[in-house]
Amino acid sequence: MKAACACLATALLCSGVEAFVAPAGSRALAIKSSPASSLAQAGARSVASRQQSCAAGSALRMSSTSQVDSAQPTLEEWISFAEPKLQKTMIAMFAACKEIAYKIRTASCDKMACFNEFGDEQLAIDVLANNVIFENLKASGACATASSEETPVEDPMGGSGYSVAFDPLDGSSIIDTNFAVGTIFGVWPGDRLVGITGRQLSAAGMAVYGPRTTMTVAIEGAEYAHEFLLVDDFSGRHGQWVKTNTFSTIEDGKLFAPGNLRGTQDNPGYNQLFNYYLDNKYQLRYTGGMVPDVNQLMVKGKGIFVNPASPSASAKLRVLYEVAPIGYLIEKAGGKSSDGEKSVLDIPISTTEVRSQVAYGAVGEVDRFEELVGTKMYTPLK
Ligand code: FDP
Repeated sequence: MKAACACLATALLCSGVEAFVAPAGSRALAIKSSPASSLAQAGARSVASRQQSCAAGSALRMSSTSQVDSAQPTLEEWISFAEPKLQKTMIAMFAACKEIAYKIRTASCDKMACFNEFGDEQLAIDVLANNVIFENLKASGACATASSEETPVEDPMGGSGYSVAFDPLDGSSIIDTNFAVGTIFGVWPGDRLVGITGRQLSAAGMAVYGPRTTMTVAIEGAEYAHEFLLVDDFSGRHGQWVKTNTFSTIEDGKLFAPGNLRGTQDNPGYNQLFNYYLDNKYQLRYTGGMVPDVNQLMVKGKGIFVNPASPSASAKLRVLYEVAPIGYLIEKAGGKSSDGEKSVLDIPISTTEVRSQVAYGAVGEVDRFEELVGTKMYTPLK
């Protein structure tokens, strides 16, 4: 019985590995820019070597070496083409997210919140995440201004080059339940975070703290969005962010994540859209955390996430900290974003408080959102 299970598991793992790696490899092969073309070769090598190891029936062997392909670059290596201060700013965020990942894993939670040690203090995990990011940005020397969703003002960081807006721990209402949560950030050139739009972003990133910790980034000068895994094993790559995926397309597909579902009661367009999903047997995949709920669109390469406004539930998501950075990632990954009539990257960020309704996903799916929900119950900022 045990042997049969092992064989089945091996077969599943092999087909799973192939299914996981092959799309990444085939997507990577489409990459044109120079840092990415070496990734394409790495992706192709990765497919070949994994197929070989599966054929030899060795995929289930426990190994002291990482499951992650040693040919794949680390996040720091991968962004080495970027402008030096942009690199420094991004590296500060990667270091912060690594620390936050560890703090989350070792936090203790009650019904309301999670706490962890920070210095001599017990701090709520979202406060701690906030502090960790500010400290790393200050130390980078490349960050002029930063602003956190927790403290929505522009804070000088003592450096020069770029400014960062971030949501340190998105999904605070589900962290106690041990659902996946995340950090979202956008990096703009210069020293201002108001009077800008998402169109001017130099880079954006989203860390997902789930069973695995991943970081999805997009950056000017490189096509597509790219996923890195925080290696957490006993290999020499422990603690490194290693490239695992290239996201280049989000297709129409029957997967939906419906935020602010209560809005279906007083937004007839949303009600119609929701019923369209039910009538057409879409698969519901919604956790209540925007980071995993949106990240799945890139990983699966299909579907839609919506969070429409309604008369009794006005737009909740802040453009500076969440909507624009995620819009940048989704559009780089081959998807579309919308506030009901235009890309979220074109929403003017006149204050740190600007909020918007939103849809992210496949072009056809977001077109349907614009057609049925549109701006009937919501006035977008021009
Ligand atoms: P949270 O308040 O738990 O931090 O960004 C805010 C957010 O989570 C999103 O992650 C999530 O998609 C949304 O709010 C969920 O809002 P509702 O609980 O109001 O549906």
